[in-house]
Amino acid sequence: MKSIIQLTLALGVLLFSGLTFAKGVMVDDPYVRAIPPGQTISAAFMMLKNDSDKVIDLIKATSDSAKNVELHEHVHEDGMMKMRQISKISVAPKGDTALKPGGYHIMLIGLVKHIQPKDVITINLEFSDGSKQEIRAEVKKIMMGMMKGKMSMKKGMKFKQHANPMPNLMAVFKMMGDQLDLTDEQKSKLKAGIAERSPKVNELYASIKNLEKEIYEATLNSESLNKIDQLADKLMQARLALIKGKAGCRESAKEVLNDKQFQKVVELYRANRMPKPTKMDAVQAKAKLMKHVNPLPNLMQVVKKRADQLNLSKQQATDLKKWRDERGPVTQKLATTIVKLEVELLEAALNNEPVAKIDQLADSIMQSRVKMIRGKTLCRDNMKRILDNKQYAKVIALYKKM
Ligand SMILES: [Cu+2]
Repeated sequence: MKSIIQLTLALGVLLFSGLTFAKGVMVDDPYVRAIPPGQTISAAFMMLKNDSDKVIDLIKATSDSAKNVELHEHVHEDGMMKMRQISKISVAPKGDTALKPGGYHIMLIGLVKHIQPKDVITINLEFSDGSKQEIRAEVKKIMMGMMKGKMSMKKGMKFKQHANPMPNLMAVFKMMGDQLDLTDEQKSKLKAGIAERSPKVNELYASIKNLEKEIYEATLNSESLNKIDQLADKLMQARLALIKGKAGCRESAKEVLNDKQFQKVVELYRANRMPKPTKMDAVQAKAKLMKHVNPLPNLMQVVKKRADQLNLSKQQATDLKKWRDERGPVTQKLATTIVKLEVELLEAALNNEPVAKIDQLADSIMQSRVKMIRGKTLCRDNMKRILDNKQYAKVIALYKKM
């Protein structure tokens, strides 16, 4: 009995001390990036969890494995990712802060010996509450994580190109501003303009993305033509607003810059930022074009490629083929028109055509885009008429697997 009481007491002390330890920052999952031979710089990442009711900062890190250890963050500056030293990394009360590739990290500079995966690096951390911790971080290969980050950045850029046919002149200021001989006043005006417009522009990108997703899903979920029309209408309004915003952006840049500088912006854009045609075969090119002009799922593709799995009657096969032969060229022509108009719009913006001209082209683009969505929805509905319910359900199932 006595021993049980002793045990309980001991357990209580253990638990209690455990709790006191937990009042502070806990470190989870620390690791160090593996590096190629010859390189002497690496970084450590981890999750910092603050269990207390006060902000606690990581204020210092040291390690016997590196001559110099610094706290760093990554920032977007002039359109580029840069890292810089910071004095602390804060962890909010009851919150956590991730040290991760592309964000906060502990920089290990001048590694005393080459590090390899599975090696364990000891790092000493000091916090603003006076506590210190020694952590052991395993060396890991994290190339995949970096590539994912780069890929998602590329994907983001591609989406912007898809959503916005206007030239991105802001990118020229951000990345090549030094070639424009800007005065300080011009710089601060441009910066203020960008800061003012960015939130609205980002909001529009997000709503275009969401609406296209909604249209896509509404089609698969057999929503009515009317419902899809409504979504298409909203989508076109967002696309128009984005073009108008970008046109306004150009106008305000013209107010800030002199003619020569604006001409230089256009030159730099043409030389560096024009969307480049990527190498691909005709089939890939067509698929890419269709994805750009049509947010709906391409159900016809299923009928074309997986017809053997649909148990079509002769009549059904004939009807579908007839419809496809009829609609195919119409769709193709519409797709070409949209892209042609978008190129015209880009050129008009660069050639300093008036905003009215840009508006007019934008309207034509949206009319064609609406026609495309409408046509594709009719296509779906016609397919539903030709097929029986079971077959149509099969088309959807097969599409989702493609
Ligand atoms: Cu760094």
